[in-house]
Amino acid sequence: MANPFDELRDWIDESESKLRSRRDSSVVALMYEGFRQVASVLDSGYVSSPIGSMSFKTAASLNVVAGGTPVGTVTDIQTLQDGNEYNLPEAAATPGYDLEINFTGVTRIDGVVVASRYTGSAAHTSDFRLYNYDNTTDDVFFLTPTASANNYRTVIIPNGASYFDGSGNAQATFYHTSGGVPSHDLYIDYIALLSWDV
Ligand SMILES: [Ca+2]
Repeated sequence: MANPFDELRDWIDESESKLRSRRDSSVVALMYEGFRQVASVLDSGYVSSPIGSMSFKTAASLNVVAGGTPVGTVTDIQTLQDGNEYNLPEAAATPGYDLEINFTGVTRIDGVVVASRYTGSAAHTSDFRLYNYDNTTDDVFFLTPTASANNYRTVIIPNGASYFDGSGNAQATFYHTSGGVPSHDLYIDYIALLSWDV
């Protein structure tokens, strides 16, 4: 995606060149100074902003390693606040659930966006993980609420290269470490890998 500031910068340079070609004129001098001031503002930092624009990579597939019978499909977690949620109940076992969320075509990771909720017991423990391909283990990024609560998070990941492999695969996991109760439920509205457009 083209950087709009770069495009504006090119336009300024082209306009400046055309103005100079018209030789001396007080109007031209005034316009020229205006262009220089705009250029100065752009050069002061906007162009190098890492969050000028960003992309969101949604999940390609789901895999219930442990848990109850799910309701929904991966398409339910590909759009934020569309009224569709993927529901995974806990199993009467330990772990209560282990849900793998798989991504493909990943070329960069700068963060992750999660919108989920849980109805169950505050005494339970559940976390959110990303698979670290360098260390070949899951890294826990945060504990998810285990009382009946929403879980909206955006996490910045400064070392994202460890979390996808050479084939563009990445994997997130919701993991309920303690024993499960079948009346307790995990609901996921949306999850996406976040990357800066650079
Ligand atoms: Ca959704």
